[in-house]
Amino acid sequence: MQAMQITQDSVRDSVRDSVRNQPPWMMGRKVARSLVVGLGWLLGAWLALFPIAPAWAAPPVALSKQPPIEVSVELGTAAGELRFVPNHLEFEAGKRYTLHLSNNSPTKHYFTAKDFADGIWSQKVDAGNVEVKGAIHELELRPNTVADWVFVPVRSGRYALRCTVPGHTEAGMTGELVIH
Ligand SMILES: [Cu+2]
Repeated sequence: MQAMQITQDSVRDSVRDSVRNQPPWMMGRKVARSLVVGLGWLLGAWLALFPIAPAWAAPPVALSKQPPIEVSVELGTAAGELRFVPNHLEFEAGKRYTLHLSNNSPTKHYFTAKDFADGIWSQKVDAGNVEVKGAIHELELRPNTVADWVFVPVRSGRYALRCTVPGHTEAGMTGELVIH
């Protein structure tokens, strides 16, 4: 009976000691604090590496309503040639453009320029009765269709353009998009 009592006391003491040394709620707070410190450090590192607003950040409202500069490109030709006309387009960062895409050829074509798309702020694509808002990386145009891509170039560079229909890139359906 005496031995049993001692055992219960020592268990109670050791529980009390461990609570005093490391209360459970204290452990939760430590985890939370290290998470906050970690996230703060990550945010600081991000801002240090990318002090300028990233390409996906929306430009000021005034810019998104600025009258667009119209640029046109044809995907393929009526005669069935596999090329973009023109196959070289230049843009200025910070201006608003409407890129008018048209396919008057007998086959479908793609306007694929993924790195270019990452370097612009894409406002919308108007195609027929549908308006698609936000980022676009690739457009497919069936024969006798048009689409208007409205965007603001952000990141200067030279970007590859191609049609990803099998065989078309190889046949020369490529181009270059430059942002100054
Ligand atoms: Cu094509």
